[in-house]
Amino acid sequence: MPLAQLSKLRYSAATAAFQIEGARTEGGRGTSVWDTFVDTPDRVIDGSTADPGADSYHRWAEDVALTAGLGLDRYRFSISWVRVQPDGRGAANPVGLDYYSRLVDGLLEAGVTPFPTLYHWDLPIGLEEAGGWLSRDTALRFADYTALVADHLGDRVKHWYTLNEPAMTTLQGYAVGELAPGRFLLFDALPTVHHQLLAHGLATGVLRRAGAEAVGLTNNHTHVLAADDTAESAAAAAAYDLLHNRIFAEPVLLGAYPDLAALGSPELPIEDGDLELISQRPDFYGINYYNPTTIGAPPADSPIPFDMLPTPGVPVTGFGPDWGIMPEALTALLVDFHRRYGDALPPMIIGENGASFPEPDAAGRVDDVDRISYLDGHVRAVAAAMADGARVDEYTVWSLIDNFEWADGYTQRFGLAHVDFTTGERTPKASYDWYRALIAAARS
Ligand code: GBH
Repeated sequence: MPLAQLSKLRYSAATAAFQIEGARTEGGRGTSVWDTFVDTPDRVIDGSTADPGADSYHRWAEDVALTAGLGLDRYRFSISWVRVQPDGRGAANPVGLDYYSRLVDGLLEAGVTPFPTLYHWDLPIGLEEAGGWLSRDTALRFADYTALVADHLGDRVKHWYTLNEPAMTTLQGYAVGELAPGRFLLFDALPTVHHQLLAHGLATGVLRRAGAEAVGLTNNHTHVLAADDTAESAAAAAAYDLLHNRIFAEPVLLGAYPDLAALGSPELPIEDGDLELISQRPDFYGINYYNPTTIGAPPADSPIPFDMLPTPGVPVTGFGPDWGIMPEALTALLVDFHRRYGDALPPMIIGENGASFPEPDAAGRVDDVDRISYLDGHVRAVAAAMADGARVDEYTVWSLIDNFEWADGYTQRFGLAHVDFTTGERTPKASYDWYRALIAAARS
């Protein structure tokens, strides 16, 4: 292990409110797009509803103990908009705010820096009914919600992620409908890119005025590989890179959208001053990385200008061929960001990295050697990018505990700790001990 690089990183682990909290009807919580999604038949593969799940609404102190046991520098959790502001507009719900306040205090007492995400996909249903991220008003509502949270927690929380993975909300939530709100708009989903980035920009100002020390967002980025060396595949790969990576990164980092001709030159709902707000220099740029994406030329009748293919010749995770394991693609992604954006790029943070593998449901010790090998390979890949000049300040494992994997329900487990979803009991896996030892070694 190249310890010189590893000792420069901070270490974290992540979760998200809807995936761990359960208690969907407690404490005055409102309804989000994910509540509606899980309550709709056939949306979630195993019919599960995320409730009670890991039940962190009641068991949060056990999660804090797990973060402390690892020796984490920071814990990345998310705040549920509908716990704090049940209708997505109007007054705050003090019961919801108090839940996060206790969590924050618990982390600080344990010596772990709270690093919340304000939005990890759980849009209030009333805002979705008014257009959701297709509507500019949602960005303004997000700024109001951010102010409520900052007023209540900003005395103790100084590090914030605004949004998690706007790319997934646009692509899987609005374009192809695999995630909530489950809409199938293809390229008509693209206004959601701009409105999410505007929300990030507005919230950045709110948080800084409330005394934040570090504000940024984290996106899901992928390293794009062309399926073969034809010009058609190269063009398709470039189009996919635009849609998944550049359209999200460049307004934030460069203050301008890339040329979108390869995507049919969609009209984005940009108003005067928006790009200035969006490109206020973030304190860090978050990259969630899971797998490379292999792209070939589209079939003749395809409505989209590329074809997604399994990456050949690599091992896969519990999701099968679409999630190929290729740590060197993470190195390439980080080095590409460093080269493409130069001084416009603030320090990067790996906001999520992890994998699911088939594992027993029953309580007990899980010897998750596959996860250890995945994480070990990817931490080394980060170190290799750092040795090549990329500045990465933090590495975050997805996830601290097994949780509700969105449309895949409880069929995929990502945790460093196993959760028995009938009792809520947490049991550290072998990967938990591996991560604790890595962090201790990096510090020594
Ligand atoms: C993240 O999304 C989420 O932030 C988190 O909530 C979630 O639990 C976690 O990852 C694990 O899924 O596009 O066919 O090549 C990750 C987004 C999109 C990454 C799908 C992996 C793989 C398949 N993921 N992608 S494909």
